[in-house]
Amino acid sequence: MSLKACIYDLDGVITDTAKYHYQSWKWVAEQMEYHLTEKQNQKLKGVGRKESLEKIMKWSGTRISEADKQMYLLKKNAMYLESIDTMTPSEVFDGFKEFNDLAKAAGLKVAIGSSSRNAIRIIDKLDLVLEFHAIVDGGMTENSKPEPDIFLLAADKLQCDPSECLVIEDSQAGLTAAKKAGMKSILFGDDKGLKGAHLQIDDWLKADLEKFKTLF
Ligand code: B16
Ligand code: MG
Repeated sequence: MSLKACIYDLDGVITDTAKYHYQSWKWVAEQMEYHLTEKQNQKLKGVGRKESLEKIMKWSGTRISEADKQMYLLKKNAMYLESIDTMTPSEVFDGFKEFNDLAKAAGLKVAIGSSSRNAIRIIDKLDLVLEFHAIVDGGMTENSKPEPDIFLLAADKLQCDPSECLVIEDSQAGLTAAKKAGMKSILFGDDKGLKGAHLQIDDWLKADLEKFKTLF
């Protein structure tokens, strides 16, 4: 077996959108008279929009109608999009483009596998749309991470077997999804508390394709 494809998570792996999510989820929590901490926001990484709202409601002990849930989801996203629309290609993490170019030059397929329904808009803002063989976002599958659907669809689009794919993720939901998909994974970032990754890299400047190949 050999490495045939890299499937990148988007938020937290290619760019930092967590700060924008946090601003808008904090506003939602304030409407519930609850203070959402940064530590709690970490737990929303990789988790879909609706599921994130449900977690905040659970933490704050809030019960609201289905109509109010929809209203908060719409308002949260509208606030988030205002931030996203200010993004520029300078917000791509250092070293990502170089690694991705190297992977493609080595004959690997590359895809995005993101829980975000805004993934394509963000990728467009970062001027990366043409850099991938496939893009799978949270609107394309029935189940979001930690279920494996997003990564399995990405492998399918790349015409690769899951066992030949390497997922690069920053969240527990994403690492769990990769494991359920039967894929190897790399944890991106310095979080020491996450489980299930085969390797960890702090940033793209430390990514070593030859080392990644030895996992297969
Ligand atoms: P949206 P990823 C995830 O993206 C984010 O990490 C998570 O914080 C967010 O709630 C989720 O997307 C849904 O995002 O509201 O834009 O649909 O990390 O899987 O790329
Ligand atoms: Mg992420």
